[in-house]
Amino acid sequence: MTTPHPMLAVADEVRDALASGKPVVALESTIISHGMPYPKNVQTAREVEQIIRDHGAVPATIAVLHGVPRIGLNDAELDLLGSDGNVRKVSIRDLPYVVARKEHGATTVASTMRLAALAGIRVFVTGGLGGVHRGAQDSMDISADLTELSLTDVAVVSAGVKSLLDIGRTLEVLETLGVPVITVGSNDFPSFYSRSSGFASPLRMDAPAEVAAAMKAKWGLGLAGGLVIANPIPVADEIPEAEIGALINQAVAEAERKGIIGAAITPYLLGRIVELSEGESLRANIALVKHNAQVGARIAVEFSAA
Ligand code: PSU
Ligand code: MN
Repeated sequence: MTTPHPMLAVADEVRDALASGKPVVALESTIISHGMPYPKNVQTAREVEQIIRDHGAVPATIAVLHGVPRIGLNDAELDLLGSDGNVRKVSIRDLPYVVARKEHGATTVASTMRLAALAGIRVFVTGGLGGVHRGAQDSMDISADLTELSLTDVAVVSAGVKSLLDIGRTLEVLETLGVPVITVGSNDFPSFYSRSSGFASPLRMDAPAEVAAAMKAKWGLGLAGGLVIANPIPVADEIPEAEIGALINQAVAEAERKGIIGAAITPYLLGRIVELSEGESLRANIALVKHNAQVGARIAVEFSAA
């Protein structure tokens, strides 16, 4: 990938790395603007970038600033995303709007995947994926993250799917869409705060080189779309489902009572769970994102070496 898309602004370091085939790892920005409170969000974003560097890859945090999709941000830009109240949550449907209106946008998994692919980046690290919401059989609330995974050639490293979503139905939709779901080093599909979810992982691999080989095999066969690489939270940081589950249920019930729907629901639930757990969930969230950064960087290194 040598000619970046004309509508993207790619940071020099990222452009040089891509031009010379060095490993690059994309990072999303909704987790910064709408997923964690300030200033822990910005601090975590910087630390995650450093972990990716320490593991031999170049980080590229993705967001829309003044209407320009940016691939790779500096410290001041990360700070703006974390502290400015006017940063819109931008999924695929919102991209044309923020670009046309020259607004700031924090990109979700779906829109980060798309912009990463346009820039030529194949590995993307985040915390948790969007999915099928509980009650989606009535509300039809299914994250565009899932459709994007069926379309765009990027491997997404996450800690699985939170139990505030319907994990079983999320796995079913991913199967229908032909998206490989590979858990690293475990037979259980993880549920973000916990290493298990009650669901077996459809696939398991143990080494970053194996995951890189699966990416090459998928795209080599012309199978378009992404891969879900689930990386369970480290044992020491885990919050047992028995503990977090009750708080999640309480937050979901409150959201329902308040009539919160659509794009606002995930940010609301995440914020409420941090409050209800007195910060425990935030601590776990930060730990798992850092762990994902290590694993994602290793996969990117193997992918660019293979
Ligand atoms: N899960 C988290 N933290 C997050 C998100 C999900 O633990 O920040 C964000 C991601 O950006 C994800 C988005 O892509 O929420 C999904 O939102 P929606 O369900 O509205 O598509
Ligand atoms: Mn939704």
